[in-house]
Formats: sequence, structure tokens, C-alpha cells
Amino acid sequence: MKVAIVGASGAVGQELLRILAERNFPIDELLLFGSVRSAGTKYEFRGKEYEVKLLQHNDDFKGVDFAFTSAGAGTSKEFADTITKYGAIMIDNSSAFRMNEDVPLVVPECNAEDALNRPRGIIANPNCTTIMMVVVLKPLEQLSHIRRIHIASYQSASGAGAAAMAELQQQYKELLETGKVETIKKFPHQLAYNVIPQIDVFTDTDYTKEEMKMYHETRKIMHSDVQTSATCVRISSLRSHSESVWLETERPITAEEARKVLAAAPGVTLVDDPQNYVYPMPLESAGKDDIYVGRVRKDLANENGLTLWLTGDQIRKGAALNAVQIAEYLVDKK
Ligand code: 2RA
Repeated sequence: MKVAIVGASGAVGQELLRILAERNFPIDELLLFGSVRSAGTKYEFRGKEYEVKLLQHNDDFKGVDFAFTSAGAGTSKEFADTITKYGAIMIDNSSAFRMNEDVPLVVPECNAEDALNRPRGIIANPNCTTIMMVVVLKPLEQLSHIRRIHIASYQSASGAGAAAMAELQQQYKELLETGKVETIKKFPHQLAYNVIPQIDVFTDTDYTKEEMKMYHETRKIMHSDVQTSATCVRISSLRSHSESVWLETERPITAEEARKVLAAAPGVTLVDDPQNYVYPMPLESAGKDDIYVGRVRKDLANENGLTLWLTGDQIRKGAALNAVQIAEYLVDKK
């Protein structure tokens, strides 16, 4: 396979390199692309050095089988035709095409087969908070249709990229050294010792874009009429997002039933022994592939309700790993 990574220097681009190597993805030729800023940077992959090329409108994508793009929605929109012109399958991590009718939005554990119908040669990777949640919802939906979901998310600095992680660390350093935070660029407020109830910009629904992504993307991936209401919050953990999820099903399902299907579900690890202080936490899910779920219990405020807590590494399953799993599914289908 000839594989390209667009946005190779970013947090997701770097994780893609690690995951492709770890999973032994069949690569004969690897091309790395980036902006003027990252062009010329060298990275090692399976013992060989690769230099990042400047992304341009030319024939660089001729012969490419899979192009993993993670350089922002603007770049994806501008370069989609250039990337797919010679038949490369573009697996796009940005929000550029997620809700387009002619672009499938895929989480392999939920709707892998949607990836087979891609009229534009583009497959969209959903937003991280959505991916993590639908992996857990899918086995529950098979027990009984999920009608409604309420979510509060607890999102790490890493969701805003490598520079945001560095900014959080810098803020703690400044607090220790001077007692005052000087560096606030990536977040609207100081994040160190704080929580910020805003991720992305507000829309005219009074929900943020991140929260609206959870509404629309969940319906598209699950082929469902489910109603979703989310509050997405940035917390000062470094890596791995968490979500508190309340769901209402058509028939009541017990916590035991839910635990049983979750324990058997692909991509999910059940960590649910609260009496012994055992539940998922971001420090433990960071760097791991699965979505960890626990605190599974009946919703005391709703007869048909169930509530649970999940955490997952959003750079891995929430982005790079999901993209590679889509490509693996397509390689298997060939
Ligand atoms: C964040 N992953 O945490 C989100 C952006 N989609 O910022």
C-alpha cells in the first residue's frame, strides 16, 4: 500500500505514525505532508527516516491508496480534489465533510459497512467525543432502541492539539514560578486549576459546535432518530476525554443486562467495581485503544433510563486509531 499522512506533525499525525507501525499496517511507501511550517521536518517510521513535504496542488497523490488527513477543515476542503483525483481513499479527520450526504461517517464498531459507499472517495472520521460514545451505545442499542441521551463531557487539553497540551503544562509552570498565568492562547481562559464550559464556538442554538456535533453525528453513525443534549467541558487533564452519559431506551434495561453486553462489545473494556474504587479514569485510559466504561447503573430520575461513565484516549480511538481501523476494514474487504 502507498499511504499518505497530511498533517504529519500534528498530535493526530504523530499518533497515526505510531498506530500504523504498531498494527503493522501493510505499507510499501509512506508520504508525509504538512504546511510550510512543518515541511522539511523528519520523522522515523519503522527504522527509516521520512521528510515532510509541503502539501501542494500537484500530482503527489498519484498511486496513493489511503490518505489520512488531519490538518483542519480548511485544508481538507481545499485539497480534497487534489488528494482523491487519482483514486486515493481520503480518510478525513476534520469536520469538513462529516455531515455531507455523499460522505460516510464511520466508526467501525458501529457502521463499518457505510465505508463501502463513498461516491467522492472520502470517508469522514467523526469527532472524538462522538466516536467514544457511540462505541459504547452500539451494544446497548441492540438491547433496546435509545431514544434520548444527555451527556456531560470532561475533555482533556489534548483535544485542542499538541500546542494546547504544552500550554496547560506551561500554565502550571508559570503558577509555580510566579503565581500567575501569563500564557492563554489556545483556550478562552486559564485552564490550569480550572474547568471551562465551552469547547469550540457557540452556535445560534446556544449549544457549542462540539455539542452540536454530538447531536448530528450520533444520528448519522447510528442511523437513528436519537435526540442528544450535551454540555462539553474542558478540564485540566492532559490526555483522554471522559463522558457522563444518561440514556433513555424504549424498554427499560437493567444495569446487569447492560454490563453483560458492554463486557462483550468490541472496542469496549468494562471497568466497573466501584465498591473497590474501580472505575474508568483518564489517567488510565490515556495511550490505550479501548473505550473504558463503568459506573453503570439505573437512572433514578427515569424508569427507562440508564447512566454510565466512560473514558477514552481521544487522540487514539477518538481520531488516529479509528481512521486506521477504517482503512484496515477496507483492506480486508479488498
Ligand atoms: C476537543 N476534540 O476536545 C475536541 C475538538 N473536536 O477540543
